[in-house]
Amino acid sequence: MKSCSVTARAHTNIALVKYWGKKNQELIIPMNNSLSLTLDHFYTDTTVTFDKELEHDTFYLNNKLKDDPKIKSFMNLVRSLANIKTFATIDSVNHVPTQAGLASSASAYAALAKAASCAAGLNLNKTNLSRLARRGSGSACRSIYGGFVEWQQGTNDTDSYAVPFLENVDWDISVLAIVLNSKEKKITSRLGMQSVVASSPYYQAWVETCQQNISDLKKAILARNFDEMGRISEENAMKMHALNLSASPHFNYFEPESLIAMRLVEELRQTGISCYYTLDAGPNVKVLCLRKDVTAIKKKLSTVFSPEQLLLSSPGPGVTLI
Ligand code: 2P0
Repeated sequence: MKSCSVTARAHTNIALVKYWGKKNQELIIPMNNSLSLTLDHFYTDTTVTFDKELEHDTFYLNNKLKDDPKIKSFMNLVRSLANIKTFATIDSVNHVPTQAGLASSASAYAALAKAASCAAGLNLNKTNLSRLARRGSGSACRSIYGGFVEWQQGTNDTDSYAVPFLENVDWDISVLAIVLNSKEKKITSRLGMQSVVASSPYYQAWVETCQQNISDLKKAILARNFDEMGRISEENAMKMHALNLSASPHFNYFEPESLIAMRLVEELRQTGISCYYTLDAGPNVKVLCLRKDVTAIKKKLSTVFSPEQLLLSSPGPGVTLI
């Protein structure tokens, strides 16, 4: 195989019904379906160059050399699928405002799956690309598509992948991320969800109710019922964080400012503005709202947070070659 270089761009996604727990750690098969919205503002560009002269893979993140075993095992997977032995240079740049803490394994592995598979000569359809991205990081399988996307849990490597639910979002939805600094290093998603599956007495209830959340959320999206969509998303996020609080040992991702931000969103709601919050495995609060209300919401949040802490996104596209 001659030296071949491919660049792909993938965007992050925010889960409205979250993935929190695996039934297979190695293959990354989740315990429940999840449903996300791909965002336009935060993305990763990754170039993969296979080169016969190389004796190992070399990975640069934001132009800095990194030793990342997860990237190496992912590249081994791509090589085994393509039946090649050539090593590669992987050059990845996160287009996320510095210090935002929003860099995501979702955009990273979606971009890497696309760039590496194309550079290796594999011509994967989107289903197989989603399956491949999933092996890097679960949430990455959803970033193959734009708009609203469902990850169908499946039972094994072949039937666990994302499908588009509403790719071209004809709806003026915005996501306002409130960027907060975490003082301490929190538990990773991977370990956090593992601990919850093993020890939360409420885990079975999570799995059972997520299926209903997904079907109600899909109805709300199809009806363009923003309040229903927001309510389901906020409740599902709090249910995920309640699992963390109920694990043994218990943990949480909240900072004091996270609770302040949530309170401000609730106060805005009491004044008649439709807005809802969701949080992932970190302290940042993401506010789901309609574009027409962004100015009023920013005004209220600015009483506590600086303009640099408020980052606005809209629905974004799926993975592409650039
Ligand atoms: C999600 N999160 O659905 C959930 C909600 C965080 C909270 O997927 O172990 O980096 O690599 O599959 O995908 C973050 O976990 O975990 C995540 P792995 P991942 O977006």
